[in-house]
Amino acid sequence: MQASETSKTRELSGTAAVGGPPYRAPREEFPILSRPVNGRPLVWLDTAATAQKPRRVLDAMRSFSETRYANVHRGVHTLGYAATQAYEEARLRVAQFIGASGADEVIFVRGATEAINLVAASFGRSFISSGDEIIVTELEHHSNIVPWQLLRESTGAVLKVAPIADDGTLDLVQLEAMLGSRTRLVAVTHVSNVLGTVLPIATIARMAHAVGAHLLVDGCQAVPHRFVDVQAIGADFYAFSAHKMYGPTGIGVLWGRRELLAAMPPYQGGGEMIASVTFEQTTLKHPPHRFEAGTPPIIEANGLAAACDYLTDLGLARICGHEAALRAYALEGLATVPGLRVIGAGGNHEDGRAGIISFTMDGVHPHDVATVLDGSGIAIRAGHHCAQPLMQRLSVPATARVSFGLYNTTEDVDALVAGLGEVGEVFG
Ligand code: C6P
Repeated sequence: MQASETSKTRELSGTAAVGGPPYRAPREEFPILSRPVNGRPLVWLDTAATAQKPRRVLDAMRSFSETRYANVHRGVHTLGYAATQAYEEARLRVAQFIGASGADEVIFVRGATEAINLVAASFGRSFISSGDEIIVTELEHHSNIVPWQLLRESTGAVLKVAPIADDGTLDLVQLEAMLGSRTRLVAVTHVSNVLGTVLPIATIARMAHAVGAHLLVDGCQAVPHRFVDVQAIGADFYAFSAHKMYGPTGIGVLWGRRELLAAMPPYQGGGEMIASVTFEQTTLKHPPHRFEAGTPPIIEANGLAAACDYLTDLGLARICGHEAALRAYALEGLATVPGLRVIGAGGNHEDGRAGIISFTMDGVHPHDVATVLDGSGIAIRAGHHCAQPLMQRLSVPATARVSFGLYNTTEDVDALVAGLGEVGEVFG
């Protein structure tokens, strides 16, 4: 740590190595970051839970609402056309952002949770039967566990769990050994929301495809922090939420390969997903509209597209480099806090992790750590992070977790380390 250097814009070692001009964390573009919390400047270290919104996203939603708002794919009036055009343009911008082969592969859903439930309900009930196997990992968020348990109950499918090593990395040898002729789906997170572990998706895709299985990737913690090309990594389904990528709540994306989506039945029925309806029979629309029953999140789609553009303009390689450097800087600082133990990471196990660090402090419950830090305006998350099986695997009831976003600075890390020093003093 270089405590004497306090500039918010100080360049971290390593961030320039990814090319382009030195990265400057754009705090001033995020209105909420200028508000004090408990009399101190807000230090937002809870981006893995949800990211704060830049003015560009807020403005896009406001401008659309003020000038082009109407329901989509319905009205023949001017605003109906304008809103529909904006909504479908947003879909195209998202498709380009993730490297989809077309906008028709992008389904707007409520968030990653709904995206995974959609695949379980639609693909799962059609293509997975009794005795077929679904493989998840010990790293998964509940959103990538419970939908498969529900599918298991309704179909008699078998749910297998690929183990991780103590350092939080996936055991690829054991995963490969679990794959077989009954494996229908491998469903893995891209980046762990607890440890920041980045899974080798392209390798997992090759393994899954070698036995004829499909691969679903939960990309919630990846898309805002590193460049993702869904086709290049070999995924078959890719799920993520807008609110974690500096966009609004209430919208997320399920990307699926065109031929898979075309073969899948609808997830929900209602308006807009049909070509025609009589009491005798209904003719369905093609994807993506087949999977978007009811009025979709129209304003939010415009916000999500603005978030994609924002991330593209800043450069995901630079964002990734900045957050990796912040992680390294934070690990140095955390190592100076007495009684603090980083969970499942650090030391020789860094291997390109994302900007998420979990830790415990001797004799202090993680909720107390978070509460004391909040008194200094520092927001972190404490608890099981919706990953209870992972907590059991790591033999901890809960952790304190810091997660970085593109707006964080070394000064934020310095505030965190100082705050943790106060936690130590409060709890003796
Ligand atoms: N993780 C966290 O603090 P939704 O709620 O649908 O937007 O995202 C669910 C989800 C799925 N997968 C991963 C890897 C996630 O991290 C999350 C959300 C937040 O870690 C809230 S629990």
